[in-house]
Amino acid sequence: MSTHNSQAIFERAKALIPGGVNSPVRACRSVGADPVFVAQGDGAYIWDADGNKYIDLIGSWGPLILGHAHREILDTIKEALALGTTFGAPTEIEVKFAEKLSGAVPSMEMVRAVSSGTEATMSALRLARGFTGRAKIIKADGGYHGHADCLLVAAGSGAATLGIPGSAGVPEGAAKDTIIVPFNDLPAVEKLVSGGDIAAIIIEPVCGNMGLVEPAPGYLEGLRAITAKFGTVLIFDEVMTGFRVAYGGAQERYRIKPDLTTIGKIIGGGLPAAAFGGRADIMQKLAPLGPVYQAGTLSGNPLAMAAGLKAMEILGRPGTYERLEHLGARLGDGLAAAAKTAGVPHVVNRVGSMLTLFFAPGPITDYESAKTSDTKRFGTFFRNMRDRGVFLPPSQFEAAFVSLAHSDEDIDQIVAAATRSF
Ligand code: KE4
Repeated sequence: MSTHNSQAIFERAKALIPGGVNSPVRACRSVGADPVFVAQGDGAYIWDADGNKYIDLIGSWGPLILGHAHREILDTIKEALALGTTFGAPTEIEVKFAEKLSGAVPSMEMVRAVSSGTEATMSALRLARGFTGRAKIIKADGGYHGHADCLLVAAGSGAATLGIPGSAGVPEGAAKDTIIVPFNDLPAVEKLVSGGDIAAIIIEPVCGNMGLVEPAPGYLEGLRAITAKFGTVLIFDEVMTGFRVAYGGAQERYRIKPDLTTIGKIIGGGLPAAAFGGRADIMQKLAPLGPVYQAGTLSGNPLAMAAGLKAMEILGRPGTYERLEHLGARLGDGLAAAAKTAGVPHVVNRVGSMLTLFFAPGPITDYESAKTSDTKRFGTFFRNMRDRGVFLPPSQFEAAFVSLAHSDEDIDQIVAAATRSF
């Protein structure tokens, strides 16, 4: 496969854009590869700047559950375009979007649209702190909720410790009120929350950012009970799982009602949009009604609202999640069988159409166990699969995503490439 154009573009990119990319994971540094510069996407496929075709398992890190360049989405955007792109004033499409979202996720009694998952989680945490008058928040080790200062926090020594800055530029003051606990460790949360001084816990109900890790039986129920008892706001970060693991997200799949939900990716229909929402008594603390400030120039912009609304409409059609389960299972089972045949230590964690193949014997139930994976071997596998026309997420600690545009034949081709790559 030729890489001539990609290399030339990469050189130019590096001269102006740090690492040549506008988001670090795209640089493919952890898998020992150069970034792929994409020229076009269509359905389950992308073509790079050199014309190499790949079956895409990133799907823009989750948004493209319908596949690339979905005709109905493009037509919807074209229609909206003709009316203008942004007004800085409210529009009816934002109301239709909020009605649709709240209909799909009933715990979101009220909704505020923003332009990224980071904005959604940053705002939801400020709101929870404003509502409770408390400062401390809890997050899981290995959980990723975007790059707000109070979330770029590393676990100190041992479990359930006060956070230390997880990135240069994050001051002590921004990290000190964030407490890190291991995912799936309910006693650690109970011990902290029962102190009565925790504003919120923010959790990915199904983790996608340490690789895929499912909640242990009873874990989410336990979080719900203990937070309700001590007035801690339970925030489900469904930026990745919203409309992915079920139409109503993980909270539908596991039947848990959080106080606030953050959601993004899929609800933008491929354009920049995200949202946060939840209990009306909490949401009414937001400006302009209440004392918690939050704002955004392009929040609720008509193009993204139109695309996101159309995506939610399409996903509401019968058979959608059965099809996604079928494709996800075919891929997960196929990869596991291929690894087993090759005698490669592995575990496949999967929920619906999002999954991770860990190069570890498993089980993988939290970040500590995820980190036992052989990331070098994953890098070799990534490069082998790329050379065979399959574009995997370029990190062991990410999830792969199957879309409705993938066919059974695409899945079988991926498994065949994996068989050869192992
Ligand atoms: P954004 O600010 O990137 O739109 O969303 C942040 C975010 C919040 N919550 C969850 C659960 C998320 O997964 C994300 C973003 N996910 C990463 C993929 N692991 C985005 C990819 C990237 O950073 O380029």
